[in-house]
Amino acid sequence: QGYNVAVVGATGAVGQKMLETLDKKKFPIKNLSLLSSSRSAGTKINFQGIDIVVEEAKPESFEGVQIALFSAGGSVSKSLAHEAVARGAVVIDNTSAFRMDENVPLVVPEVNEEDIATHKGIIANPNCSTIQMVAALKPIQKHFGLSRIIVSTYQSVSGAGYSATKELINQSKSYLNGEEMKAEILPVKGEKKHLPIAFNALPQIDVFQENGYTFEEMKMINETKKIFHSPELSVAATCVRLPFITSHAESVYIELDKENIEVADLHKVLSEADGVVLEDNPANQEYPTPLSAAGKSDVFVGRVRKDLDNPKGFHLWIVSDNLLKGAAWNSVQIAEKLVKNNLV
Ligand code: 11C
Repeated sequence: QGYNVAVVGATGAVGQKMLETLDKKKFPIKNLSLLSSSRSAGTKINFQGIDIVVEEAKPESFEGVQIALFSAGGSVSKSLAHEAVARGAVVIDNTSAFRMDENVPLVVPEVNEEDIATHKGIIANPNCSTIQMVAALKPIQKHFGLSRIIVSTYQSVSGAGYSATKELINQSKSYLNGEEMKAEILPVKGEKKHLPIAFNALPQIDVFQENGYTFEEMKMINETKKIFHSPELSVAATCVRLPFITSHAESVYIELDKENIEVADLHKVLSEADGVVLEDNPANQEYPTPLSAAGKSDVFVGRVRKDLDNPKGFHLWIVSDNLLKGAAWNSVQIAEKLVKNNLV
């Protein structure tokens, strides 16, 4: 009983959350292989009371593996995902390597679970900021139709990995001690220029594209259309990094297809939706925040209100833990659906 599972990128921020989530959700595991780049190989990680040595990920590491969760960066996925599939594994890939590949389903189970069955070996896990937005908008789209989305994000540093989190903490200490802040990672590791994130806001997540949008913004735009199977949906995004550690928050403006919809109608469908928690009571100052969502699997929605000019327009505030529903939990949830539907 149980499956042979591999976690690729086991020592990273998402990899660690994948292990925590596999344990917490009691995923049926027969054998667990922990894999990484050569740099982290040799590290020991305790999983359910057993110390497992992390091994360097190589094509032969996937012999006998049935489910491989990849989160070690796009280049590792590009070089090893097909090797894993060739050896019989189903790959759930948490990088951007295959998301827009038309042969690869891009899945948020609450939105398009049925796409899992079309997999040819690889299933892509969307970008964290996309996942929480589409999970919250799905019930609205289903009941009232959706023609336009304009989103501005407020994203935590953990989305850029451990090194960015450490950078925020070190810069905060420097700032409070009156010392100069060292910026070496953000906004983008490897870019020509770095800027302090502590006590700041950076309107750049990932590299700029020729059209003036960043790659993170284009991921939100293209992935949302693919997940909703709706190329005609208008989507615009502005992605901003802020100095907190966990969860992404999003201010989202939407336009519905249907007329005469009220906030109460949106509240009803949101409160009934799987994986979504409505926290919206302005009279009591109730709304989700990055801190209140951290460590939880759900997507939280608050501040639902009607646009003052467009009768089909609404504004919402969507918050979720970027490492859980935005990454590890969504991946493990896909694995659960694979198992439930005998698709491994
Ligand atoms: C961030 N959203 O917050 C990014 C991290 O494509 O899976 C996730 C990158 C990805 O920086």
